[in-house]
Amino acid sequence: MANFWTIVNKVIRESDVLLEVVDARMVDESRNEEIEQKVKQAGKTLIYVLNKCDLVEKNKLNRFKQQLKPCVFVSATERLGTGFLRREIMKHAPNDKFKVGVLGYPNTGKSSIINALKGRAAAPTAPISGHTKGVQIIRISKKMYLLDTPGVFPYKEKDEAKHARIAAKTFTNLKDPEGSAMELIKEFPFPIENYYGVNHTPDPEEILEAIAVKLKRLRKGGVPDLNAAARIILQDWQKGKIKK
Ligand SMILES: Nc1nc2c(ncn2[C@@H]2O[C@H](COP(=O)(O)OP(=O)(O)OP(=O)(O)O)[C@@H](O)[C@H]2O)c(=O)[nH]1
Ligand SMILES: [Mg+2]
Repeated sequence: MANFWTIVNKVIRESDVLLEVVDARMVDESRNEEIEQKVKQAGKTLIYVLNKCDLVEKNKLNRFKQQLKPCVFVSATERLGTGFLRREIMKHAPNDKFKVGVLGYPNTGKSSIINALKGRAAAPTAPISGHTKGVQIIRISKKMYLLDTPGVFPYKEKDEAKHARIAAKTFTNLKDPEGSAMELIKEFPFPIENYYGVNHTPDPEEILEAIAVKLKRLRKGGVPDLNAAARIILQDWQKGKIKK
């Protein structure tokens, strides 16, 4: 596959409007500074699309309305907010036929948003990051064409735990699932404790142990299997089972 950034540069060049798709559960983390800068440099409009809003309480998102302009709240799978998104795109689009580039980290829901806008499955989606390869052009209407792209990782970033949290790296491909799960627990202790029904403690490792016991993931001699529990937690998180 061509280098991510070769694709991104081309999509930015060709598009009239760009969407940056981020995960509403972790807006700041799933924003990609390099994408934002490139779009700005090209002098094009960037619309922030906060996707997976079904996994977040609405009042937790209000501050982003002021901070990120323009921004639209969407749930691609629940088909919420797609009318707003379409109208926001039209506001910034030229009168003629135009192209909208859809950018963001892997697995944020770029292809799902395109399908929600189209009203039926036109862009293949998957719970596994890195599903979309190369650029795909999808016709939404006579005038509007969307460019689906593979997710982008910044060059400089090597933070596996972060990539696990934002589901940019699928749980099966992680080198250190325990470390990533503990980082996740550190950031979202209460939703995770509630989901698995374990008591609160300030130590992520203790929480991971308690979850392993609760899930009956034990090694010989009854020792909690932290690796197995970590993989389950990351999978549940990445699949959107644990709400924030
Ligand atoms: N809960 C929830 N899940 C979503 C939403 N949108 C997408 N997903 C899920 O997120 C996963 C990734 O969706 P895709 O649309 O394939 O993501 P993508 O950004 O195109 O991913 P790549 O092509 O791998 O970069 C799938 O399992 C989707 O079902 C949403 O609004 N809510
Ligand atoms: Mg995709």
